[in-house]
Amino acid sequence: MRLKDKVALVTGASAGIGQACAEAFAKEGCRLVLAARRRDRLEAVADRLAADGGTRPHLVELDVRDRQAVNAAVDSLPPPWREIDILVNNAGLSRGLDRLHEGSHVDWEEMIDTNVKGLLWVSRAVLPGMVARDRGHVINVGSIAGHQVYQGGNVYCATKFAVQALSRGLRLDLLGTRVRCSTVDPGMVQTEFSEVRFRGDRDRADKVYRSFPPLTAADVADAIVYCATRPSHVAVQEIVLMPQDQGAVYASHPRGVPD
Ligand code: NDP
Ligand code: 8X3
Repeated sequence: MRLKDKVALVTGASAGIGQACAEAFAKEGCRLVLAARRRDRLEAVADRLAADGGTRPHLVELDVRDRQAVNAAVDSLPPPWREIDILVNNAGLSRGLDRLHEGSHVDWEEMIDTNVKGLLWVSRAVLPGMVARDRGHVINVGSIAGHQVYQGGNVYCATKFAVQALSRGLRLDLLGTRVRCSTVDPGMVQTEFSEVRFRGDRDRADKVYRSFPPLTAADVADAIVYCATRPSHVAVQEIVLMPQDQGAVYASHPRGVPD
């Protein structure tokens, strides 16, 4: 399926995988709606895309945890961006690696509110239009942490298991429509994810990506574009995308990464 002039909404487009998705969908000729909380970062992404000759994206400063703000943002999209064809539910984060019995309810709420409820608010706002038009594609960014758990991953893993369950449920609820739902579930990807998890501790975050070559955000965006570009009768349900040296969430080959 060609994506030229399709409207793609990417949440969490100010960094990492979301930013790479913005770049990849722009290359396909999509009209983009980019959402995140950091407006300055969205502006920088939009400037780069416009400098590359693409149409300037529509930017939405949005916290996906705020249901009313999500509804208002979707309802007030200007006409060229109003009919969303592709929704990439990517906004998400982890906080800490505490054991459950020592964990912080603040961290738990932030992860659940963003990764699960935020995804629900955005999907609930966008899906009725897709169903009414009988076309569209929701692509959820899950994780290998939605298939396997690891020590200290408890609540983050639970949110990604929830993304998997919600995606499977949505596929059933959409039967009889031409609206598709895919999940792309990566293993380790080098982004700002670990810096956020470790609250700005750059040294600790950098170490996460030193033991073997991780995926890049562009690798994940490539898989997401693959889902979106299949012919309309083909539904990619789930892609699990791992670094070659990561056999499971907790099992990897310590090949090292050259400086
Ligand atoms: P980054 O930290 O680089 O990017 C996260 C993005 O999410 C940012 O653009 C951030 O924007 C946005 N975001 C976070 N909270 C909110 C919020 N409340 N409202 C709106 N936007 C928000 O991490 P990644 O790119 O790695 O993460 C993207 C997704 O990929 C997440 O769902 C993550 O769970 C998943 N993932 C990541 C993996 C990895 O190893 N990196 C592996 C598997 C899955 P802003 O702060 O400006 O709001
Ligand atoms: C992010 C990957 O392994 O830190 O979803 O859970 S992991």
